[in-house]
Amino acid sequence: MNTLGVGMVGYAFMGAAHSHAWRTAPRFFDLPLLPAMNVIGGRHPDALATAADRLGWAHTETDWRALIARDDVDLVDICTPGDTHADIAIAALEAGKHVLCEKPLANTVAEAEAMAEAAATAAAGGVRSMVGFTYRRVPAIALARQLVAEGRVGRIHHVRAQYLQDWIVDPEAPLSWRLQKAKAGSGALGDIGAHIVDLTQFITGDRIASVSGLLETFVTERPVAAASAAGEGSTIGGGAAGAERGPVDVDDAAVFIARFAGGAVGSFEATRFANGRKNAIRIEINGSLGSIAFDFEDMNLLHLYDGTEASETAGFRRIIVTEPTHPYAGAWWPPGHLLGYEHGFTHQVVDLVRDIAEGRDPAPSFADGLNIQRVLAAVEASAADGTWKEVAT
Ligand code: SOE
Repeated sequence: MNTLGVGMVGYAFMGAAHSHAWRTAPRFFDLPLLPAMNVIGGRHPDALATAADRLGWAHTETDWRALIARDDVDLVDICTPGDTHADIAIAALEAGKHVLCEKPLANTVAEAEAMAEAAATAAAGGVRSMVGFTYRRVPAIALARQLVAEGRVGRIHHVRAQYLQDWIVDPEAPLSWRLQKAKAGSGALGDIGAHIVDLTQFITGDRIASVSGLLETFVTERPVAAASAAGEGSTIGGGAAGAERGPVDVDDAAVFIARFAGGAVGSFEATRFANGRKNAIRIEINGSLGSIAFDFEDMNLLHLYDGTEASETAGFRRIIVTEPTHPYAGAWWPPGHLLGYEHGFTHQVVDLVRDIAEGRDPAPSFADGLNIQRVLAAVEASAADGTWKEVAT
């Protein structure tokens, strides 16, 4: 079977999740190309060697440009903080390498525009690119999109989305890279707000046309995280804190309302201060014929309200999305045996490898990632002057 040589840059939480996906995808899905985990890139040789052994990569590179140039790299998988996405992705695309880039696509609209332009140019030559919004590949979310597309909820009136975490409620939690604008571009807005923007546009098939929002930083100074050469591992809080303290220059929480182009109204909340909520993504769509509800903390369930059913028996139905006929589910376990956070990453690899082999441009594309960046920028602009902002197209 032909192979697809993969080179991954970065080896912290996302590097671990993507490595699991590259290892697992060909063992559970029939793929037209066999991913070869050829090289992993990072800055610290010792930690990189440890990560290569632990995550299953054959070789290491401490220079991402050298990684891109290797003949055994057909695809570059970018698992670094957002401040390096544009440089690495554009260099890879210009070298004729396919690219999978973690979300959000970039730290600014300008960077995202340059990336989308490079991706469009590369696509003309058969080079493919995708941005890693993996939650749309949770079976229950994919089913929700199918049901909306079939008209099961009718005309959409309300879109309600929350992404709730609480990993920095402690004011002594260190100033990790996700809390630094220069590295992450924004705080909860870009890190987790981007996910619910993608999910709601994906499920509804509609796009956010205008927004009005606010950003809040509850803790404005934190201990500086000690440099952790081994990366963050599977935690998201970074290494141990030092004695030095530094300013928090990103949002801890973003709250905004939206108008969709198709007429629906939306309410969005992305926060790292929802004390007790660890990774709660809650989506509810209310339409003229019914409603759909999802909560990532019960990620194998989709709740459907069929408003056309007789009132005697009407009510939200609890669908366990693990039947062989459900998206992706048939490749795994018998009904009811449930999937987890990591399966969305495996499904992402499956779809990307099939798109590359069959000559399709993957979704979400860099253009989709640029659109999301423009929604985030509109929220930031609205928060700055308190007025409604149109989302640029
Ligand atoms: C931290 O908020 C984080 O790791 C996000 O960066 C990921 O995209 C999300 O999947 C889990 O939470």
